[in-house]
Amino acid sequence: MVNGESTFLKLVVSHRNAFKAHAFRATRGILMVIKRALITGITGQDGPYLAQLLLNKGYRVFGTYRRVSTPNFWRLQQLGIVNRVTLIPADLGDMASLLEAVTISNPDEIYNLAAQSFVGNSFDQPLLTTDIDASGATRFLEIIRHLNKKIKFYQASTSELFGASIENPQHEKTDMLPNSPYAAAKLHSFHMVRIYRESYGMFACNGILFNHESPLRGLEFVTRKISNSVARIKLGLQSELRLGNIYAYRDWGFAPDYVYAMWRMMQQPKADDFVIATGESHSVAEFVEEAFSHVGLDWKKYVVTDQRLHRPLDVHQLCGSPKKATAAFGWKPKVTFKQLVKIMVDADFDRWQQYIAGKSFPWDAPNYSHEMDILSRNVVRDAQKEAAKKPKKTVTQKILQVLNGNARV
Ligand code: NAP
Ligand code: F7E
Repeated sequence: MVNGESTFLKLVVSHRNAFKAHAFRATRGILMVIKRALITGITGQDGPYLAQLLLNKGYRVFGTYRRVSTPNFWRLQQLGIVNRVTLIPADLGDMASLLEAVTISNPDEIYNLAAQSFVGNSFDQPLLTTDIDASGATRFLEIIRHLNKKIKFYQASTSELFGASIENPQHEKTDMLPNSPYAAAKLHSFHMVRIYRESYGMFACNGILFNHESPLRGLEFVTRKISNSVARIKLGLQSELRLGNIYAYRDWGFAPDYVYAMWRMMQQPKADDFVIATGESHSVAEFVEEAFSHVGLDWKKYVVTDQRLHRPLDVHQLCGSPKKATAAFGWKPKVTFKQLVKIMVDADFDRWQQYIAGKSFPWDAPNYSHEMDILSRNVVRDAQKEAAKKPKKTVTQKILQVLNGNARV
């Protein structure tokens, strides 16, 4: 932790008095405490589903969002809950805003879902990813330790922790061998959660969730990229789908099933870490084939593989065993692989059809730039290829090469 942050924490104690008493509600004549939850990353895929679940259970829900120039509330709007949650601006890199969020919300439970969650981008922005995905959790753990150790803490851990592990299926005791800056950062927070649990007796748990998808998934992720493209191709709006490593295998489940597991974990008598997965693994190619065949198209006519979409290091196969969660709280996935693909393709097809019909509604896809134009890595690679094509070096280039020690005079 940097100096400013530890000094800042000393001020935490003075915030304790700002905590307000809990509200009550009456259910069947019995007065019950209204539980309060703080969800970080409420604008992402999981945040709105979790918020919806907690609202239905009678919670008062607070959510943090990044105060940027263009607000990103479309998912909360799609679920019709944007006005039912209290939104607090906060950034995981900014201790002051996190303390403020905890003070304002006075939560019983914190669900730390905020993250730089795109594995591919973590190779381009490793330091940012480390600050947000590793130190972000520790900032919360420190706030809880100083402010109120009764606050329960959920950390969004990930199957990416298993990375290069060869054990199959992976479970809570499988070796963790991260294969990306994202996974390395999440491994740090995974251990910090365990360390704070064991050192200070805090209720802090890791949900080791395998990939989970939905119509609210970000367009950067492969499943949503596929469902969105298949819908557009079927409607004549797009002619090809460009993908990277289609032979990677993932254990894909349905996001609403997974946020339910998060909540169940937080209701256990003792904090612990749990794998949440379906136990089935499919390749990206299988997802593609299933998605195209759902709309009656042959994927081979449309899919192009492109080296520029390959990661410097990928995770080849993930398949999880949720046995521990099933035994502890009866969790099982409800939606199958085939159903998941259908749900996602149908949702995107329906959205584009409505869009063509002139209807307007909150949704991300029409504002999304062409992916190949926005990947910084690709721009650099393209420039390098262009430079390599030039047959003769200019005098300046030759001088530079000599100065850099790459050529003899
Ligand atoms: P997501 O859609 O990418 O959402 C990430 C959220 O984090 C967004 O609300 C984003 O805000 C916010 N965020 C990013 N940087 C932030 C920062 N510096 N400060 C505050 N907020 C920040 O992710 P998701 O799919 O919902 O996943 C939720 C969590 O579970 C993540 O931690 C992810 O790493 C983890 N996880 C996901 C999966 C999966 O398959 N979905 C599996 C295992 C673990 P903006 O809207 O402003 O960008
Ligand atoms: O990639 C391959 C890619 O980006 C899946 C995050 O939620 O789940 C997610 O991480 C696979 C990889 O998800 C493209 O190389 C091929 O092997 O959809 P993804 P992810 O990396 O598994 C874990 C559990 C998390 O914790 C993360 O936060 O698909 N792939 N072609 C591609 N991937 C993308 N994105 N785009 C392609 O064109």
